[in-house]
Amino acid sequence: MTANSKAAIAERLAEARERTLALIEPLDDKQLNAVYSPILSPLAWDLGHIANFEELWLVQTIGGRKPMDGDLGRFYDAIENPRKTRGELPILRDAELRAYMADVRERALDVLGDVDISPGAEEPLLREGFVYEMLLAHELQHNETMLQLLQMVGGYESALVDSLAEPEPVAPGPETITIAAGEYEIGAGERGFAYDNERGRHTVELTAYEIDRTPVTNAAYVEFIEDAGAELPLYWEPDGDGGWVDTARGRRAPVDPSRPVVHVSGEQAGAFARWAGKRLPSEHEWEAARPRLDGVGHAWEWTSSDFLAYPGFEAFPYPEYSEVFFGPEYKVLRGGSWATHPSVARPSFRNWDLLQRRQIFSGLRCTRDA
Ligand code: AVJ
Ligand code: FE
Repeated sequence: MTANSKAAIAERLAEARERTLALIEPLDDKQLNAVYSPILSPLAWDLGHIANFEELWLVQTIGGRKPMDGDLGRFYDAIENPRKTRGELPILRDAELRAYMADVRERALDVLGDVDISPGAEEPLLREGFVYEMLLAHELQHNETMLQLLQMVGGYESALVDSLAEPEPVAPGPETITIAAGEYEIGAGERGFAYDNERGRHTVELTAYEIDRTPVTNAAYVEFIEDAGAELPLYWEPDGDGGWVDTARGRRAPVDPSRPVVHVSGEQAGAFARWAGKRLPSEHEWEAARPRLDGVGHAWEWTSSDFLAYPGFEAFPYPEYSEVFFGPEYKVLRGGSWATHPSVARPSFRNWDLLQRRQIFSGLRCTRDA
């Protein structure tokens, strides 16, 4: 690859960082350090972790340089430090945090100048710029985690977030689409960036099914609540008049009936599907239908699938991204939400969380056997 593509990488890294900083721009240091929920990190932890991950991979691993700040990395290890403990850690804060983020970036760009990122590069991490794609995806994925927390910050005002959250209309069309029985290719192809859990690409056999063309709306979810006494989505409250308000970010906005429902748990998603006489799709069914689905990118969509390794899985470049989470406790979500950067959500991208969680921007789409 040429200097040109290195310039493109540097520019995309700068864009991701601009987005990160724009998200926290309305906040003061006290808000960055505050713990809002035991299942989410203080924003200062996410920021330091984004920079420390960059130091670890782009500066230490690729650049061969020593850690800048002793064993600081220990406190930013996501596995070693459960979210509920992160507010108490001796992490970087305030001006020191900002200086570290800028310092790491400067060094990372310095290292980028010297490396071979061609498809034939000797170092597998560098081939086709893999490690840089991983770093970009990582920062943008943490932007979404930050946006989850920002829903809990009363009075948070951001034109960027308002525009991201603006509903995109779903085109009218048939209620369901039918997918024929047959063999379907699942997973990421050889070329291009993907996480280890999306490989290897393999064939699955599916029986015929119907899948909803659009995700479940707030209007449909309200019916479920009123008919079946279902749990409210996170941030909803009764308005006292028989309706519902969304209280995210400390606002009180009437629930928009036409928008896809978000902040529902996997348990409630499954219960909704059963109530509607349907079921959740498996992740295979979701992916096989993806090229024909509308409304992708509004909400992560719960599937019925456990987060498991595909056949021939090999951890790359580290087992703590995917492998340590494989098992029946974690369920796969597909698609992407309004808070997901479009470059993150490939058709093969697999998100996962515990069934009871609803701090993520999670909704659903129903399926049934054809
Ligand atoms: C893919 C969203 C489940 O947040 O645990 C960020 C993404 N991995 N840093 C997570 C991730 C490492 C991951 N999810
Ligand atoms: Fe991370």
